[in-house]
Amino acid sequence: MNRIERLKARLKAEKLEGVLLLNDSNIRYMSGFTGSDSYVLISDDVNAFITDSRYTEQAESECKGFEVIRWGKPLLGLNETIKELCTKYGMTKIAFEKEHVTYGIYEKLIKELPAVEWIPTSELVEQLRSIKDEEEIECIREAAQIADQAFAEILKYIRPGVTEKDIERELQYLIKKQGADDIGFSSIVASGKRSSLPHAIPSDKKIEKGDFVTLDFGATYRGYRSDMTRTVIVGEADDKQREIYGIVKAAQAAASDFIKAGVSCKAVDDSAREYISNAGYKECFGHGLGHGLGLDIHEEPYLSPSSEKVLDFGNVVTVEPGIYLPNWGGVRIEDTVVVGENGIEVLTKSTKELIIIG
Ligand SMILES: [Mn+2]
Repeated sequence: MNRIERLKARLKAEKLEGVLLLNDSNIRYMSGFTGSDSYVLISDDVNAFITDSRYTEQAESECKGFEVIRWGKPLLGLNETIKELCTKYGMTKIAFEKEHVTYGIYEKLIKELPAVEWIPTSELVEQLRSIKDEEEIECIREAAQIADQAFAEILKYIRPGVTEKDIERELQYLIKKQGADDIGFSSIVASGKRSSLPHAIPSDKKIEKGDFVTLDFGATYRGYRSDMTRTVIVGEADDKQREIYGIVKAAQAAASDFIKAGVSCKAVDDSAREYISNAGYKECFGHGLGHGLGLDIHEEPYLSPSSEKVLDFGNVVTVEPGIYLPNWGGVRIEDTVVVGENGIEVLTKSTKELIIIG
């Protein structure tokens, strides 16, 4: 079954006549469209791609199997266009993506088309997206390889005196130079005491001897993202730094060994959390262990204490425990991995041994 057929099967199983997709990544997944500001209406006998004049030509070449419908002045407004489609195909009950509707869209579409019964749904497409096919995994594999290459290069650039912002700018350039369409997300570069901030924004702070430098970054390749974190030391590591690094590295390895299809996301999170907790740093690991990634940098399934999901073949997730000590510093180590039958394939292959930049 192709993606459209699988979505239609889901609609049928949930007794839904059709669905209006509003999220860019969900729309890209279903139609192949790489632009924005567009809508997809799918039911048993409709594959409609609704867009404005900026994107009609692009949509006609990208969206195989879709009827491309142009809305906008001087043609019909969006709500009239959808109303016309509903009348034409006799659609009276349409699902919409409740997580991706602004109040403005809600007013425009949903309130102004009272003849349609709008059914709020969640994760209709996200559930399909969470299982990657071989082609998608190949894109993420490439995005991970680009990140690995950029990491090898950035190590030559990190030294006392350069700022976090310098490193971030150089890293961005290296990622693109290695063939990425774009960076995967805004890179995190956090050094010294600032490395205790899990999501630090790169600052003008200069790198000093003895600093941890945490680099969290990735690449986007054909729409698909990679995500990795490495924490390195500049100059010399002291005993405390070695201790914390060793604990995070072992927790990351424990969780990685634990991952396979059929294991609950919560149990995977537990495996790293317990290790860190037993080492005495329970309170210093505040975020979830990982997240799915693909067309979005954060998507299902999440590896967290509150997740109720179970891992399946073809999930691609990050494994990224960390220990953060306020006013001292922190360590995070992160890989992007594919879930397989007997364990994982690690896509980000840079060493996790402590790198000391001399
Ligand atoms: Mn991540």
